[in-house]
Amino acid sequence: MADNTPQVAVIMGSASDWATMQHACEMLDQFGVPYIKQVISAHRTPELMAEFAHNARANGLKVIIAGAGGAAHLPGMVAAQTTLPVIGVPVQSRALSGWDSLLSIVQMPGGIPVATTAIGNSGATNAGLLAVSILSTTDQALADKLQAYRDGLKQKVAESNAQLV
Ligand code: RP5
Repeated sequence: MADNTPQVAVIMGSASDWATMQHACEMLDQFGVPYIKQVISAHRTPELMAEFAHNARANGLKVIIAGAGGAAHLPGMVAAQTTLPVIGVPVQSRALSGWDSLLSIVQMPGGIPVATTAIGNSGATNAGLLAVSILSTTDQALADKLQAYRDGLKQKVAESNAQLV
């Protein structure tokens, strides 16, 4: 990817979400996708959230990954204010182990989609991969890298089988 304009935004409701959301960034790093990362809270900084969402497409972003925990309104409220694809990551909450986050994010009313991943680190990893996958529809080099990544996973299974002695 020659152009260094950020293609993806990784936003999160609190700095406490970073331990989870860094896994999305690791995937974007691995695939060489330029991105921005930022704390934007639906509850504490609603004006910033609205400004970010309204300007996201004009700023050149193609995909938004939004992680939040608890009453996790960030992905849905961002999706309400942009037509870019929004991937929601339910962060594992202390009180309810992320069930609250998952249900807050996944149960969007028809018309405003949020592609919701699994709770926690796996969800963040997959959010990064899903963003890469979306970008790969118009980027053959990225599609080739994604295929190589999948081939690597297949190879690891073969290697793990060889160790079952
Ligand atoms: C949400 O509240 C954040 O997404 C975070 O997961 C949760 C707790 O935030 P902190 O109290 O750690 O800042 O808004």
